[in-house]
Amino acid sequence: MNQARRDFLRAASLLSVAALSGIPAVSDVFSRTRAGSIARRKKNVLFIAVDDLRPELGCYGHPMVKSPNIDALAKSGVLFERTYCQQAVCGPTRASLLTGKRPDTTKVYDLKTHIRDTMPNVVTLQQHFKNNGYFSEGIGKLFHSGLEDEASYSIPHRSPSGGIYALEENLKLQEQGGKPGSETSEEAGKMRGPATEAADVSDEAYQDGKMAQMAIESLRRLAPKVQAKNEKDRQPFFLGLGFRKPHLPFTSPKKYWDLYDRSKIPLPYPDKPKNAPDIAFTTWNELRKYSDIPDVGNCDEAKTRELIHGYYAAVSFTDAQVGKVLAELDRLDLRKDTIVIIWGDHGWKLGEYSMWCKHTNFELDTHVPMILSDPDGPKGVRTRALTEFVDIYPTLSDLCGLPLPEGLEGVSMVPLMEDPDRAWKKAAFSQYPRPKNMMGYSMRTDRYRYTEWIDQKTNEVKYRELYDLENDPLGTQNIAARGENERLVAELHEMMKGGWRKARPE
Ligand SMILES: [Ca+2]
Repeated sequence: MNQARRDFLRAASLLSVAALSGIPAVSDVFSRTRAGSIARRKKNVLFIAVDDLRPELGCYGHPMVKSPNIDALAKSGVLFERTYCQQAVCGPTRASLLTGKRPDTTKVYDLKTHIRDTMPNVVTLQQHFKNNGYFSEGIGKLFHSGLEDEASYSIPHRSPSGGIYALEENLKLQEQGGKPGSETSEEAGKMRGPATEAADVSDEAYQDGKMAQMAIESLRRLAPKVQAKNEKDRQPFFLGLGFRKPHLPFTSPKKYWDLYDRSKIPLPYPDKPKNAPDIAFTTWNELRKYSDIPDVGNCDEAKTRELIHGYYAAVSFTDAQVGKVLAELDRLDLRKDTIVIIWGDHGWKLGEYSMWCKHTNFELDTHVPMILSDPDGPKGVRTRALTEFVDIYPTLSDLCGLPLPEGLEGVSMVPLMEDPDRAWKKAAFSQYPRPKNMMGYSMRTDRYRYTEWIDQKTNEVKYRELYDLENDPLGTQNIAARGENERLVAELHEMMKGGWRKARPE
């Protein structure tokens, strides 16, 4: 049975409920979502970024992670099973997503470059909505911290201060900026408290709890404008909200840790992918900066489990904050006019390959969660089509009936939302730079992940990686050099040369 048929049967089974509850009759929902006509109108946009969130949530089929609020959102919209970020680290992925352009166009490859340094006149996603009559507001981490863009918002961007740790001893460590035993000032300046914390405190003791409260207050302030009786007084909003967890350190209230039994957490696949070049890997220094993590070598089994436990707890914590904001959206009766999109800015290695953090081209780092709920769109639909973060800008613009600015490098996913099984992109593209002018270009096709490491001075392909993710979902073996794959590698090389333009849906 194909997906469309399944969706139809699911919709049909709701018929009796609809008749009793007064929600739109299923026949209406069906015709609206299947006939290729999601209504384009100036809907509000609640745009939720989650820092370092892997596509591991209940709604993505994870057996342990508890994410009831995001799961409920997925039931009210479209879950994209195979979305890819364009560069697996905060600053560049956000710069790309929020301008609708790829890193080779934004030239933002690091955590220091501001989009206005490289593209002074670019119109960001939020700015595009602002320019089209929206009230644009930003709370928390949307662009990378310290690289926010005031031109994107109608009022100054805000972020709650403090709240990284709650326990006194950890706050002290953080203030000292010192990993015990660090000697040079350079080292000391980079060091922090521990990688995890479970404190018996309220949600608001941490940043994301404060952030949810800020967002709730904003919604209360924005609602009267949206619901004004006179049309001339009405103004839709674009509210960007950037949660910080589950980014390191994995700190969250104890009650979220209590949702998990640490002893039942399976240990991750420990081996590095066979025959992968060294350039593909990192030494995960981001995690090593924390006071309880070894400077060299892997974490032991106990620390590995603790870190995974802390990550899951942080996901559940952020999920709960998302739930509070969505509950307020409902309470204010705004949901019927509001698009909600939630995305995690890149993947994360949670001990797989005996590695941690992001900063690579592996599937684990480039594969991201994305859920989009449109009040006029399909509900509880999933698609396996390959999609990219650069597609968000044109999609939200399309759903709200805004013109598409020139120079966007993604495509509107609205046709896909209307027909989740249709043919779509042939590939999704990511990249990651390495020292000495090396750039790793990576491409996800329906079946494979193919990566070329290119010396940008000579344009020479120095290393290749090929993973058959159909037969080897964890990408444990690089099979690029195998004789029998010669033709396949040549084909993928050609496809990569064609790039994103040639991979677009027809
Ligand atoms: Ca991030």
